[in-house]
Amino acid sequence: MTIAPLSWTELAALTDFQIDPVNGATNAQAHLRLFGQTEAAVRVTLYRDNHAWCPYCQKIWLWLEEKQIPYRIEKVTMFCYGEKESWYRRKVPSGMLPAIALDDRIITESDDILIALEQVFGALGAGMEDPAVLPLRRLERLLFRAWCAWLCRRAGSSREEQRHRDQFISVVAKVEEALDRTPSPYFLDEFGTADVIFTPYVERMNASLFYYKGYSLREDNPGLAAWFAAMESRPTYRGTQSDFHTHVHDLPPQMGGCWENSEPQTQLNQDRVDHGPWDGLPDVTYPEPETSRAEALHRVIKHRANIVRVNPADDPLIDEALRCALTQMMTGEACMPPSGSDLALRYLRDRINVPRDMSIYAAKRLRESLEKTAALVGDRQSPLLPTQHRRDQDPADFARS
Ligand SMILES: N[C@@H](CCC(=O)N[C@@H](CS)C(=O)NCC(=O)O)C(=O)O
Repeated sequence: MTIAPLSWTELAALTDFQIDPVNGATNAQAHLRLFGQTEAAVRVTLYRDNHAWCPYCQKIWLWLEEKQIPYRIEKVTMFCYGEKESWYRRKVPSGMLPAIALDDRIITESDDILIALEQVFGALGAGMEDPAVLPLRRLERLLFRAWCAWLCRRAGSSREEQRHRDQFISVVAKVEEALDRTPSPYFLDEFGTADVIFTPYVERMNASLFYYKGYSLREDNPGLAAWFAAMESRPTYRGTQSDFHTHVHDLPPQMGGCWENSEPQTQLNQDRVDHGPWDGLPDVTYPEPETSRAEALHRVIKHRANIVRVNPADDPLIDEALRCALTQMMTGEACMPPSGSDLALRYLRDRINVPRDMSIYAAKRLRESLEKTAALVGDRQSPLLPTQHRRDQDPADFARS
């Protein structure tokens, strides 16, 4: 038994999801954050990438959110998905992100940015140059290099692959020791700068090693598991948090390639991340909010004209198929899409970006409904996502959100 697709008006009546991007919880859509203050209090502009893929930008973003410093956000295109804006090149000739304007002084390099922000607004817990934080900053770089060596260099033999794996695991053991040194789940007694420094790459390591190496950083290491759970208790982190699907497909062009191994677990994990089910993946463990479906629906309705326009299928076909998937998501009833729409639905399934488009659970619900609905008419998969670039995500093709 299947039901007919609801109209856009009927679908719109099923969601009252709203956020306050300026003063509400951390979110990827805001262009201004005030935390209850007036615009006159703004001294900082953060230049970060449109898609929230840039790890160094996440570091600054999270710090500003934790400190509740009023700031503006200007979004800039990364080389891997489009053309760098000329206005940004005039400010930062290298085009590199992140940058901030602090009282009109442009600062680049994420560590220098944090140090400059600390000088004006005070540190977040123990600061960048605190004697307890300095060795943790070095440990984070050690972990980063071991991750790059394992993930981003093609191993010439299975022995070399094993050596890179062992090297990474030995640095993870040092991270576990560091986490064990305090009774808190964080790196030091209190949450602070050290946690912010580790966040972007540990999140990306968790995703990429699960997918490309069949290794679950979060599940295999109790200290990191507790650290992730503690981070997820913070609305600031939840607002910047991405999911496995987004990371594993945004990293290859940024890192110059991610090399998979031949472990059976890798194949299983890849199938799960790409085709679902997405529930229960170790990319999130906090309980699902009741609003996840309403959020996904709200975000699709807001951008439906662009979503339909950029889809390779004819507009009427994807329009109806998309309404079927949304009808399924909101009612729980199967809704038969037009024949031949399986590819179009999976094209969208593969391009939902967290947190740019919606939060992690909303994306899981939407991917699930797109997949369930596509499966009613076929098993064709859309072509593999590109790994050299992601110009399929060029923001020039989408309206400002
Ligand atoms: N050391 C710099 C590294 C910054 C960096 O590598 N940024 C990358 C993005 S993650 C970038 O801007 N690349 C140019 C681009 O992709 O457009 C920092 O800590 O800020």
